[in-house]
Amino acid sequence: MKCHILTLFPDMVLEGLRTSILGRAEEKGVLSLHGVNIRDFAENKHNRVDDAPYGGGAGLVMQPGPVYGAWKSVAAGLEKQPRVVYLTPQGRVFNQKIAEEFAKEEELIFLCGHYEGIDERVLELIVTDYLSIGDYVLTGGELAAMVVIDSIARLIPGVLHNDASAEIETFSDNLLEYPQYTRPEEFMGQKVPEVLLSGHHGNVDKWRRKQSILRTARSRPDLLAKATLSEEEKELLKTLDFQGEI
Ligand code: 6GU
Repeated sequence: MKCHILTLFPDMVLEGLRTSILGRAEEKGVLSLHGVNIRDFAENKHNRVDDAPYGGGAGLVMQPGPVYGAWKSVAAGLEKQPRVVYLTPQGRVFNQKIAEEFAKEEELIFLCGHYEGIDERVLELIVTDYLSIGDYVLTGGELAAMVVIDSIARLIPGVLHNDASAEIETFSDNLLEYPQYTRPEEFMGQKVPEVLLSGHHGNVDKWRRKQSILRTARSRPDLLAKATLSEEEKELLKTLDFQGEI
């Protein structure tokens, strides 16, 4: 997959994303990240790309021309026009299902705004998808783009070592992950749960499934309502004391 990121801070996005697993994915050739600096498309000699909002109000608005120029520099060379994702608190709230949908695309363009946003006219012209990463406000779309790209990229075959792990993890069945342990067997007087040392894979799987259900019941009852549980598991939940230690 190829991701183009239109932003005033391409180094922030590229350095962040290339630091770990996604950097290796790029070296392997399964992912390609391309930063486009919107400032390179400024239309004045001072390289300004923002101005005061018409109608008054605080802050600055990014002008349409440089954003259009940045998009055109990518789009002009392509036969099939990629979806253009604008990161904004006004967008659809991102989740794992949307990540799976975007992971099917060959090429995507991400548009990051800063300041008080981007002139509406260029958004209407080029944006196909408005995405938010949650109900809080950030200073710009860059961190949101990084979150979205990271979660999409890890679903692309070859990005993670273990193809299965991308699916098995949290949210595949609306259950949170079970707790993980590694060496040493005892840490600060705390032992690793006995069943994990038993070598009995059936019991390990059963224990992990139960832990997932208990964790989800405790921290995310909203998710648990969407999970598929067996009759036995539903019975287990009925016996739980939600005020207790679960
Ligand atoms: Cl996508 N952008 C900004 N600027 N703030 C946000 C957001 C996005 N999602 C949540 N807050």
